[in-house]
Amino acid sequence: YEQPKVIKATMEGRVTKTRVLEQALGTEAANLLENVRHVQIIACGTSYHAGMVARYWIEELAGVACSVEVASEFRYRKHVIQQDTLFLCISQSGETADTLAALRQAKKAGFRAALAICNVPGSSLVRESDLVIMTQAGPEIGVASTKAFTTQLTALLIFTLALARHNGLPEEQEAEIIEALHLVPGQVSDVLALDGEIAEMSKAFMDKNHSLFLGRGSQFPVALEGALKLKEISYIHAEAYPAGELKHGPLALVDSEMPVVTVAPNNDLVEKLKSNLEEVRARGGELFVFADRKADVKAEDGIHVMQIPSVHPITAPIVYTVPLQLLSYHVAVLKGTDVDQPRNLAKSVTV
Ligand code: F1P
Repeated sequence: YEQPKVIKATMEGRVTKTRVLEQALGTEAANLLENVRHVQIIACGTSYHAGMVARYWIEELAGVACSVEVASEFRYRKHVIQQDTLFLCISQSGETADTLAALRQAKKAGFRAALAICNVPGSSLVRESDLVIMTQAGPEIGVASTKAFTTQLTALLIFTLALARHNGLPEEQEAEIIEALHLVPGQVSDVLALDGEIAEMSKAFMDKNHSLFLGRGSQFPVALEGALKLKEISYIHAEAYPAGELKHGPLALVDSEMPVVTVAPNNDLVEKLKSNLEEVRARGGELFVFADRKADVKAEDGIHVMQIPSVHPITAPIVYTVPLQLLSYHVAVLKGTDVDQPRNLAKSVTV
C-alpha cells in the first residue's frame, strides 16, 4: 500500500515534469553513460525480474544491447566482459552474497563502470559501485519483495532514459515517458482500490496445487514476478511462461485444475496474447486476466477479466505487477500461511 508514495519518492529530485535530471544520478553520470555499448545486469530473485523488465526498456529506448543473468550463475561461469560494458547490479539489500561476488569477479575482468540500484544506503553494493541510484522504498518488513520491486523499476526507467539520451532518444519521446511515469503512483492507487475484487478472485486458488502465469514482451518478467510471489507466500506451485511458448510444452499441463493468470495491457502484442488465451480455454483451463479496457478481452465462461486502468506501454510493467502481488497476498491469507515470513526464506541471502 505504500507503493504510490515510495514510487513518487524514488522519482523525486531525479525528474522534472518532462526530463530526467541526469546530474541527480551523480556528478559522474554523464561521463559514465557516454559510449556505453552493452549493459550487463546481474541480480537475484525479484531484483532479477526487475532487470529482465529493464532489458526491454534499454534495448527499445536506448538501443543498447543488454544481457541479464542471475548472479548465482554469472559468478560461476567463465565470461567475457567488454570494456564498454556498464555493469548493473540490482539488489534491495545491497548485501546479497551472489550479487556482490558477481560484481567483484566482473571487476577483475574489467568494464566501463558499475551502477547499483539499491535500497540500503551504505550497503556493500553501494560502497563498491561507481554510480548509485537509491530506491526510496524504505524498510521492507516482508521477506517477499513488493515495493522494492516497483521502485527498482522506477529507478531503472529513469536510468534507461538517461542512457537513451546519450544514444539519441528524441526529447519528445523522453517527455512522453516521463509524463507517463508521473501518472504511475495514481494508477497504482487505482489498482490497490481493486483489493476487494481481487480478494474475491483469490478464492478460486484456494484448493489448487499448481498455476501458470503468462505474459508477453516486458510483461513476461511481470508474469515471472507474479509466479514468484505466489510460490513464496502461498506455497502454490507457479510457473511463468512467455505466452508464445505455451504451445512448446506447458499447454500439456492445462486442464480445469490449472488456473492461468495473465496480464494484458493494451499494446501491440495483445492480439497475439488473446489467441494464446483461446488456446488455454479450448483445453478447459480457467483464465484470470488483468486487462486494459481498450485491450477488449471479453469475460466469458472460463475467462475472468479484471479491468486495469489504461497505462502507457512502457510503464505498464510497474502498474501490472501490483494486482499480482495482491492476488498472492489474498491467496496466502486464505490459506493461512505467514505472509511476512514464508517458510525456508530469508530477507537477505548473505552467504
Ligand atoms: C534478492 C532476493 C529477494 C527475495 C528474498 C531473497 O535480494 O532474492 O528478491 O525477495 O528476500 O533475496 P536483494 O539482492 O534484492 O536484496
